[in-house]
Amino acid sequence: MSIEIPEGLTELLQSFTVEVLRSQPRDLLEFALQYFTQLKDRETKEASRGNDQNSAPRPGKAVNFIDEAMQIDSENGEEEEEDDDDDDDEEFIAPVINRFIRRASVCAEAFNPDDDDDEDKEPWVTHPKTDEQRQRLQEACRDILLFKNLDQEQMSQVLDAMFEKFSTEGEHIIDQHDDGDNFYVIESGKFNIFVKVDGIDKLVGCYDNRGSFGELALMYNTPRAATIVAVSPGALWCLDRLTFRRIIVKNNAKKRKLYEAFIETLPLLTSLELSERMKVVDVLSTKVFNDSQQIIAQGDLAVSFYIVESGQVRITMKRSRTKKDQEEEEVDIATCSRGQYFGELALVTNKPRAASAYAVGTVKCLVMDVKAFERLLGPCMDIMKRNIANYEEQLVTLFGSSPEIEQHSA
Ligand code: 1OR
Ligand code: 1OR
Repeated sequence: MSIEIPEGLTELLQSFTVEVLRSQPRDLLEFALQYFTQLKDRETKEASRGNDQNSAPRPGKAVNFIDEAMQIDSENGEEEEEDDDDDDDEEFIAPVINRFIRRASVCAEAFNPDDDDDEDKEPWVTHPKTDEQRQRLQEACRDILLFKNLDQEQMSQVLDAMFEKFSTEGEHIIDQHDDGDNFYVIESGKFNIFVKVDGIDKLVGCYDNRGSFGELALMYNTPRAATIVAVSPGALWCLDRLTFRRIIVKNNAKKRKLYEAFIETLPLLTSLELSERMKVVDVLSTKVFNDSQQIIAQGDLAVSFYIVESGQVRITMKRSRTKKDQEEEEVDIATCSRGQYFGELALVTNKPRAASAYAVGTVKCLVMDVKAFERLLGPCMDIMKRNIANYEEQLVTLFGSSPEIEQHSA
């Protein structure tokens, strides 16, 4: 005998369950009564407006008590300019919090955020925060490159949607091959990265109290590419898949259009396939530096790689004035202009910055974080290493041999 599940039942119960979990009501029955009454009211209203031929509640369209109670108006939750959503004056904001509803695996689905119309109709996710939480969140997100190109409104939508998660030692935050639910920003804690090789987890890297992970599955609708395990107790900020796709992925589509032509001209990236070059664009952010502003400081720990989009960058190195002299002077050693890159040496050698970099006039750079650099630019390593070998030759010409750079190219 087969039991027929009425259409819409699963979505209805899921939305209700999510709302119960969010609101934690003391009186479940009373809550249910209010919830379904409001749902019915809305359906009646919709039917009377005649914009819904089929009166069954639409999946995900439910009642959000928290947001209503907090008077979070629907402006916060409206779609981007291009969306012609007919529900703009909707009183109720439907809560669909994707971390509760795991998606079926959609492997290597074509990248086309414009197809995400269904997602656009969902309401915006909001997790209320205390001032203290918001401050910590802002601090944790300050250097996240994926957030760098967002405008103020997009950034506050992201911050509103993020929620806190404390991890325990040994906890698997992400398991390779799972579906993607959240993007994670690290506030504190160490996290190991494992990738399966012949079925065995191989440690390929680690996050140490900074950075973010979990963007790939959400960007490309692919299963998780790595396993992330908390090495120590830690604190994470999570961004749900829906908000991530609406804001970050859409933003990336614009970025691709903007940078496609420029990226194609970069000699460094010629060893990459077109799709790989587009993935590079996805993780790049732009940063503008004013005249004389320091971009890199010699001796610092390296976290980013730079490509000059416009303007000139002066590379300098410190050296003692005389053999005995303790005082150091800064000597110009190179200039980078449009299409050239810098800041790769420390990332390749895992050493502190070998030189400093300063903006000459206003400079616009494309910036990539170290993890994306390691993940995406492997095929470009030959070109970079050849260049690094050149640094050594020039170093000898300029200064005579220097132990400083010799250890960098080891
Ligand atoms: P995700 O959504 O696929 C796992 O979930 C996350 O681990 C992934 O997004 C990245 O954010 C993060 N290869 C793939 N994913 C990585 C890697 C990585 N490192 C971090 N993640 N590699 C290591 C590069 C240092 C390449 C290994 C071959
Ligand atoms: P980084 O990560 O060490 C400073 O940060 C960057 O300056 C470095 O990567 C290179 O990208 C860039 N020696 C060392 N670094 C250089 C040099 C260089 N030129 C550019 N960078 N040269 C030899 C030193 C006299 C090149 C001289 C032309």
